[in-house]
Amino acid sequence: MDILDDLQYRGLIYQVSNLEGLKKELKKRRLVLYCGFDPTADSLQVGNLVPLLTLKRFQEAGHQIIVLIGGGTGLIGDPSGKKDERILNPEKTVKKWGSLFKKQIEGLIDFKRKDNPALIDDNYNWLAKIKTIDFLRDIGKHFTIPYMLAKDAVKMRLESGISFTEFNYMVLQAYDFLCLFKKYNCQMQIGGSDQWGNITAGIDLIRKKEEKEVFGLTVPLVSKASGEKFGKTETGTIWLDGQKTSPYQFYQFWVNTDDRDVIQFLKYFTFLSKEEINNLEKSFQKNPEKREPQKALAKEVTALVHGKEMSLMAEMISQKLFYNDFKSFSQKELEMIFKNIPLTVIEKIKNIDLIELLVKAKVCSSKRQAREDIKNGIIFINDKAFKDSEMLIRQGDCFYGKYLIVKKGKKNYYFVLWK
Ligand code: 485
Repeated sequence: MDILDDLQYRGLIYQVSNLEGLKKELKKRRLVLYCGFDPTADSLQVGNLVPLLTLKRFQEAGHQIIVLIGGGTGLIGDPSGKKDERILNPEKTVKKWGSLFKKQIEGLIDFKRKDNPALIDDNYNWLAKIKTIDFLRDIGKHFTIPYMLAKDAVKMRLESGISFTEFNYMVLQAYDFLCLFKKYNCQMQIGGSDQWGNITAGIDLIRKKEEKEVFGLTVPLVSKASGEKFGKTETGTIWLDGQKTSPYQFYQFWVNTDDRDVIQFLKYFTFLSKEEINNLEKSFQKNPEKREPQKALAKEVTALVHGKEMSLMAEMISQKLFYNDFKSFSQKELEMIFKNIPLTVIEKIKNIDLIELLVKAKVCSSKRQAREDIKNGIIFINDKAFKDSEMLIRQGDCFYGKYLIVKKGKKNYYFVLWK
């Protein structure tokens, strides 16, 4: 399938500057395109995957992609979509985060392959060298105040306030596009829909300075049928960094996707073909309780971000938990489960009353409820069912002397770490 048809099928095209022109250009030659990422945290998160994977789709289709780290713009702060002025992060921090981004992106996008490797650059390289007088004369002259005020990112902030620093952000991003156009003949910029104003600022600047037409494309911001924010759970943001969100937690996030969202997410976040996605949709209509699309989604995205081995391990862990097969957990698997998840820590005691444990680990809301749940036989600790509430749980009952998994009913898990 042609790249634009594929993007269209996946619902990945939100806005394009000139669709017909872009189609023609894509027929003529291999396109050079870029997407920028500002280091505003120590890791990328699941929301960044859509534009990143869209870049990857262009690379797979034979185009030249450039990942731009915003080492310079990250020092300024993009007002797009932000209600409040951002705090300025220290230069050292932004630099460190930029290098972490780079490492993470290198795991997802191929910069080394023989044919058509991706390129990576950092706008600090040129933005840090800008001289104020040259900048105001050569670039500033092409931006009128009414033009800048008409941008959504600025309009939204006219009441609440925007600093001169953030007000200038669009000019810097426009200048980036111009620099990349000159340096690599970069003809297209992509980004999330909040980036439209900054992207078109670049297109306009290049038209004025170079008298050339370049293109812009935005992908939609991911939304959920429930109306909740995508990429956050009650335990916080889902990060791509395995130290911050373990591969198991990551897998869980995807496997829990709402039925109403799952087919769309397969289109956004995986490289499965239209045919494969159609088959998953059919299997879902026949046997929704099997959750085949969710499992495929979790497996694919976890493999993309953490590798096949981690993905299989996360899948295995989920299955073992589901089938109460706790005994076969390896130490490595238990370590992964117990990493960065909400858990209860029990310290420096030899044993604990079962009822007390269930309340302490928030498995049951009260001692009375705990007794009832135990009587009903829905409490399992390390795969043992408990019918008797007069029980002591000992440290010796833990796997490897420290891990307790409490299961309530069919699929509520609670984790206790015994130190
Ligand atoms: O030349 C550029 C310099 C910086 C940027 C882009 C081009 C970054 C951009 N201004 C930005 O802030 N992007 C966000 C970020 O870095 O977190 C997000 C966007 C999102 C999507 C994603 O980056 O909010 O829509 O584009 C890749």
